Amino acid sequence: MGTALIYDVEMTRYKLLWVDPVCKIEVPERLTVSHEALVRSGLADRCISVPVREATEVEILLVHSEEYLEAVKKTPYMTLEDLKEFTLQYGDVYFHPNIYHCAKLAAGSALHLLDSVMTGKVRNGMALVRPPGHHSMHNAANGFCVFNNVAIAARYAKQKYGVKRILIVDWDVHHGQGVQYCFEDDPSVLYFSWHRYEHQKFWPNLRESDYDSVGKDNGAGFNINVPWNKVGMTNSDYLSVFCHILLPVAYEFCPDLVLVCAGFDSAIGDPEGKMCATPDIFAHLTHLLMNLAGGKLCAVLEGGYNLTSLAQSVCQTVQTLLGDPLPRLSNLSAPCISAIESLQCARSAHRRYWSSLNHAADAPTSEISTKRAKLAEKEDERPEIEEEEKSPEEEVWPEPPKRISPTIRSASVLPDDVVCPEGCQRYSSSEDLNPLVLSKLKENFLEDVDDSDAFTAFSKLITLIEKMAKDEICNGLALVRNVTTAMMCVIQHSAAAPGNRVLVVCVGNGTIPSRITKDGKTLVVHISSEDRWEERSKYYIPLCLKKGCGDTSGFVHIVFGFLLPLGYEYDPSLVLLVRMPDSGVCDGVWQQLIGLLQSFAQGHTLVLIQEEEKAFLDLTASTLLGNPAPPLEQLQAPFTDDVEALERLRHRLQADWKLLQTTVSPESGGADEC
Ligand code: X5A
Ligand code: ZN
Repeated sequence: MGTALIYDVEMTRYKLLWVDPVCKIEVPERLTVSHEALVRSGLADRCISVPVREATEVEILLVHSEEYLEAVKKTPYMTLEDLKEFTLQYGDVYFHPNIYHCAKLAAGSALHLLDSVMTGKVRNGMALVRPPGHHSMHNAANGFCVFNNVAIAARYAKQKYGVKRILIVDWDVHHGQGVQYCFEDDPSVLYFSWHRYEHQKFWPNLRESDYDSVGKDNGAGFNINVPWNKVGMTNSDYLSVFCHILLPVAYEFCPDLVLVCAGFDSAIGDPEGKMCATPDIFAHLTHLLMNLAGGKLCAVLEGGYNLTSLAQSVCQTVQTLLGDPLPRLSNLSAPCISAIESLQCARSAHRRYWSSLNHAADAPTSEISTKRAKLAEKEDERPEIEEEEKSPEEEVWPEPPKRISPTIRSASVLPDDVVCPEGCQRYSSSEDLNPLVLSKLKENFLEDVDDSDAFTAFSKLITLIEKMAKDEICNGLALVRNVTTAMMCVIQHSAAAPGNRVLVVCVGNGTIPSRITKDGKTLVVHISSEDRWEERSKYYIPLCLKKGCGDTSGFVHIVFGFLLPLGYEYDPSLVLLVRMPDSGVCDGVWQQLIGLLQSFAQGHTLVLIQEEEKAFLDLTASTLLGNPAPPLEQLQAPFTDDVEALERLRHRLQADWKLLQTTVSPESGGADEC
């Protein structure tokens, strides 16, 4: 199951023919630089190249009016003067004699990509297209867009394949109002968009781009807008919105298909967006969506006007679709106040529709909000970008480094009589281990010094994580006699090396020796049904679900609301996932967890499972090998008691862990201190 790439040079063959400062950024080179970067990096070669086709009239009419189609159809025959005149009736768009042809190819590309994914020819893919689509409406071209490529693809997917639920994620920096209008009253399409808004001062200046446009009639709750009221949003702001609103709702929605309006004008250096998120953020945004819908994801290019930033962002997206390990996102700052305010507003607008948000705080009151807006200007260390300052095109950022690709994806350490899961490499050597390390191992972890089986297992584990540190192996799994001892052994070894940080995720009940968590070289997140509130510290975070880890909605709530934000902020060099015996965690949830943890430490995850639970080996290995986790069933509401306790914990922890914040002021966040 591969990744499709759609591109055709024909879509570079139209351009602006007159002077228009608004439209001059939408150039043919946007496509050529993106494609060349994919070719140069070897990514294009690794994709399955899918040819473009023209969308048919019937297909275009799935979204657009006959009247509009007929009008656009005439543009190839118009004179320059006629084209200019024709253009004038629409906003921020231009026509060219060849744009109709290209617009049919752009929409057709989205459809062909969708066909390839739906028929199982490929797992996922990206279409590099011009013109973009998300601003075009039933009756109108707009914002460089002629036909709404993604909206047409969504209607087509419903009609041709009977797809029941479609998630559209629009990470372009502009509001895709065309998509919003198309599906406003349709509960089968969940549309999410974040966009530069600046309290309606930014194009397209629509009241309905604000957070309170949640959809209409049956579609109420199925339109999510997160307006950015300031420029300069960073990786943290984007991640915070993914963790605290998009992902919980998306998992609750449980889509059969994910479409991405993949605009890269939301990246640093873009003259339209003026945001500060770096190109490697798109690797993460992509990855975080790849375990929905069984991995069926189609990304279709929208905006992106800084050619350097655009090409880098496209490469990050495609490389992630191909399944390569993710880059580490270091130096994440705290999300800014304005971003959290937008998040808080959007969450409160949606809490009545989504049980995953029903505990969300109120929006800041208008009084607080204006106060906050003023305060924010002062408090926010982030400098305002002023008119006279350097233009975003002159912004410099380091080129994302080449991503690692260990020759071995998954290795396993298993007792001799256990069959190694397919595709996994059995790790049988414990060569070149430092004798000092070995004697320390013996001393600390072997009750019986002559227990040679346990000793071999531990030395294999240590060699395995050393190979991970050297990027020779990406991830691993081990079946051990006692997960707690094995965990201690791995932690002691890897935390000894300078610069290492281990994120330990323990699933299920059991006691974790507290001495491992003092120095910040490990962060332990322990999900269980035991209330270990008293033991909590900055680096030991007990998350309790009364009904245990088998409570799927509670577990998912914890994964997005706590584990992902903590993991991103901690930025570990290794993830250790420990499955305590009898944890009760459901298979699907276990696989989602493993998939999502690949976001950290460049995919360096070691999974520890106890010998009597060897039945879980195969599905663990499958996910470590990069197969998408199966979709979870539609989720119920998590238990109120659990959620309230977790919110109290959030309020305590958010001073230390800024990505946990979901409200602008801790006091206004609903649950009180005691
Ligand atoms: C697709 C896209 C932007 C239009 C900006 C007009 N359009 N001012 O990014
Ligand atoms: Zn855009």
